[in-house]
Amino acid sequence: MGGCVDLPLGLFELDMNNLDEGVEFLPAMNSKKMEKRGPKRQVVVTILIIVFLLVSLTTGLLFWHFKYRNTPIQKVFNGHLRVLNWEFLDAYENSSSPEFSMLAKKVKSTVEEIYKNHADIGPYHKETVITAFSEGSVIAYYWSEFLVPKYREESLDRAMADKQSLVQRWNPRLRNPMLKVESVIAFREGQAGAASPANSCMFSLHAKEGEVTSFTTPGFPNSPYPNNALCYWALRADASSTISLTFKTLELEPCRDDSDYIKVYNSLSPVEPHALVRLCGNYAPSYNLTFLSSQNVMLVTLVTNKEGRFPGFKAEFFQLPKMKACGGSLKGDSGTFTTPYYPAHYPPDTDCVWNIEVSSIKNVKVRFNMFYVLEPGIPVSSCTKDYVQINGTRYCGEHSQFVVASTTNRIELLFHSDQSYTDTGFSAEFLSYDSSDPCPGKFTCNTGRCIDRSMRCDGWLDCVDGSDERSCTCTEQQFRCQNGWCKPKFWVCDNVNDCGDNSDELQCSCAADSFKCDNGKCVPSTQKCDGKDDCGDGSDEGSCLTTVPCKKYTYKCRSGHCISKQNPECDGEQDCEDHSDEDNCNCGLRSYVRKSRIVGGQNSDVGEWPWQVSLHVKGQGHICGASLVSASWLVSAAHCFLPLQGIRYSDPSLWTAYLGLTNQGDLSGSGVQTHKIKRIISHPFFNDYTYDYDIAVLELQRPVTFTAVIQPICLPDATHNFPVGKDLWVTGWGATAEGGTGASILQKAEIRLINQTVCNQLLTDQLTPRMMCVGILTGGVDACQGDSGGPLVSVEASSRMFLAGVVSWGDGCAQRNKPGVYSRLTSLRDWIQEHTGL
Ligand SMILES: *[C@@H]1O[C@H](CO)[C@@H](O)[C@H](O)[C@H]1NC(C)=O
Ligand SMILES: *[C@@H]1O[C@H](CO)[C@@H](O)[C@H](O)[C@H]1NC(C)=O
Ligand SMILES: *[C@@H]1O[C@H](CO)[C@@H](O)[C@H](O)[C@H]1NC(C)=O
Ligand SMILES: *[C@@H]1O[C@H](CO)[C@@H](O)[C@H](O)[C@H]1NC(C)=O
Ligand SMILES: [Ca+2]
Ligand SMILES: [Ca+2]
Repeated sequence: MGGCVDLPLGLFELDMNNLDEGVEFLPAMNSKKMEKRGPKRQVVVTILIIVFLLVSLTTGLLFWHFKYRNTPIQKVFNGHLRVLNWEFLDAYENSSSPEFSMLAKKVKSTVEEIYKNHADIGPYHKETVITAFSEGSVIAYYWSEFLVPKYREESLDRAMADKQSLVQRWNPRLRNPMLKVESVIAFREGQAGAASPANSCMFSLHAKEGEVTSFTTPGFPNSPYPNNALCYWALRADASSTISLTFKTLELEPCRDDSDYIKVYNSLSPVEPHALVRLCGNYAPSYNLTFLSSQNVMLVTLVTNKEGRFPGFKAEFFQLPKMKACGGSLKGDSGTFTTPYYPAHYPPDTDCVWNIEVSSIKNVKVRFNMFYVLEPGIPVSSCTKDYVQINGTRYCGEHSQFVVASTTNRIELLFHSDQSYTDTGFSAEFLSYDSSDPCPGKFTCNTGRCIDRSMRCDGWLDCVDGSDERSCTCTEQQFRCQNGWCKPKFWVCDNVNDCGDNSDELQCSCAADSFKCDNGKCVPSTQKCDGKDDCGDGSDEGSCLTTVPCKKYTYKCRSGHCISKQNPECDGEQDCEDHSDEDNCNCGLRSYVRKSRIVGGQNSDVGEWPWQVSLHVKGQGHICGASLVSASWLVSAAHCFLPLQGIRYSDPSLWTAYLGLTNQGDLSGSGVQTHKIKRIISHPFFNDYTYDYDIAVLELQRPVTFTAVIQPICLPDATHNFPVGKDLWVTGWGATAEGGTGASILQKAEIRLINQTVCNQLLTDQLTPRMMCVGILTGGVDACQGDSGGPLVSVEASSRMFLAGVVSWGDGCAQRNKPGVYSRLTSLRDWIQEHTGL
């Protein structure tokens, strides 16, 4: 070995010229000329003086140079290289084995040699540490630390990035080397410095054939992980295998730029170009945290900062035979296919091709039911990293259901994933269709998607391109926009431009020099903040100066002082002098920051609505919904407790409250708590004919224990304003006190507050001030999500949620073409306070 003739590609001869390229610190060094004069001794003295002066000058300049111009900066590079002429031994997986040390020493000196021969690298190299080896023949992973003056930083970066030149500069003949290396690759260290953290840990695990290996953060689950830590788990499998890694539980510090995080790499070196995922915060149990490698190694790192300690994770991994090929040919009238290992994160560095063919007299289309091919930081317009390609068009990012149709009986679909960052991929089906009738019994969007006929001209855009709402004749329940679109009448005057040309909001705005009150009234601008309630709801006096005389509409601090800010409760800013506006704010937040992306449509995820309560009656199952507002109190609707068919529903002993529940079919599931009811208090003014004052509070026999899936919702102050047009969420199993079959999984729907005047007209004068009216925003045609008594919530400042209403009537739930009616929480707030003390 050693000759350059038989070297494989990538190994080149050393370029000797580069060796004498020194580093110039001071060009001034040689610029002084010495003069010859006088006797020898004088010359010596003169020389000595001059040397002394020069040295002083140089030192001074050097000092200045380093101190002020070029304080050296520390840089760390992570890299790996391949040793060609070496056999892998099992002992190389153990970094304390003598075999490891022996090879590490050789690799280290090889790396040092390579650096030494490079003028842009050598002088700044401080230390190189070999961290691991893996098969192939042997891949060595290492990090190198440098101290480099600022003005040389760029050339160091350039030299380290040039993998050709790194090997090129290493002359194998010079020192009779033992190692033949290629593919020397190094990457700048990300934010995590290898600079010694206070706590570091390193583990090396090898998958056992047919077994699952678990590992956890230090101390899990009894104590939180350490601060200022940097931990590595090197995962290995047999040479021809890949790794499947799953985080069974994961709870880290909530995500911020500098928060604790885990990063998983498709390599044993923590280099960004091989990063698979960065995880922080916590994830709902249904979020798929399974990751696949493309080779037989993986690296998991945990980086923690100096504060905030959380439980950490428990993970499992096992080895799989290397995937032979993916894709293939699909025939028949229909069928399904997915990315490899779906719904796990697909492996990196993968290409799959599907050739789909249906019978020659038909055409074929592909419908993506789930599509998650998202790369952090990559615009979906470019799709330069991972993508799906069909007939020359690339698709990436996150999409709701979409269809790609071919005008022939064949389609070729290509899936590509690059070296870094993977997602959960897609689940798709292919269908044959008749070109003359692509959607039998349904409406065909111009994009090829088939939608229910009833969705045509109903005011909602169901086709992504809006083709279902073109050329429509408006019905009686619809408003005709100036641009010809038809929109539900209850969206008129709600401050949202639904028509697109704002024509649904034109007749509702106030004149230029007037102020629009929250109740829609117009008052002259001069009457705003004049201390008088000109609007009638106080909104003209809502946000003026800080401390104001107390009125009906001003927020009252515990001290008795009033402030004029609208909705100051729990908004993260201290508005009251006594900070009482930010007290008791342990409410309205979900525990799981990341929700599942697999549970689609209107199904809720576990922990998504942790205040949702299901009220059961013995022998009848789920009857009504309710909201948890503290450890002991629930809010529900009074009409749930009306006597019916001889049963006294007002008897607390009939009822059981289920908390932390998502699936009615899994009442004894993990996390579910059941509670007996101590008493039920219905509003004394509740009118079972008009459903005015439809509210009740229920006290539990014993307080609940708050968990990740059981949390209270915030109660708004009586002065809280939920503006018309605001998006709200309603949840429930879809059953009503009047009967009907419900869903088994908790349903959710996004709805919007409707203008009270407009709604009152639509519902022929049935609304009272204790009611509010909402219209559905998303969801299917017959989406009936709410149950009586269930919560209507509003997302306020910093994602905190407030209870805005209680499902009351209007078919018990929000439907697409009918407004739903809810009890208005703010107008019943004082009564709740009186009975619960909250
Ligand atoms: C690693 O090697 C050392 C030294 O030979 C030995 O004491 C130790 O048991 C080995 N560890 C494992 C996990 O094999
Ligand atoms: C994630 O995907 C893997 C692989 O398909 C599967 O076995 C696992 O059950 C999934 N986990 C969840 C929470 O869906
Ligand atoms: C592929 O796209 C071209 C236009 O870009 C179109 O003319 C052709 O029909 C498409 N092929 C199929 C099979 O859909
Ligand atoms: C509600 O609609 C009426 C017209 O029907 C309008 O005058 C009023 O300003 C609207 N209210 C709000 C709060 O926008
Ligand atoms: Ca990728
Ligand atoms: Ca509107």
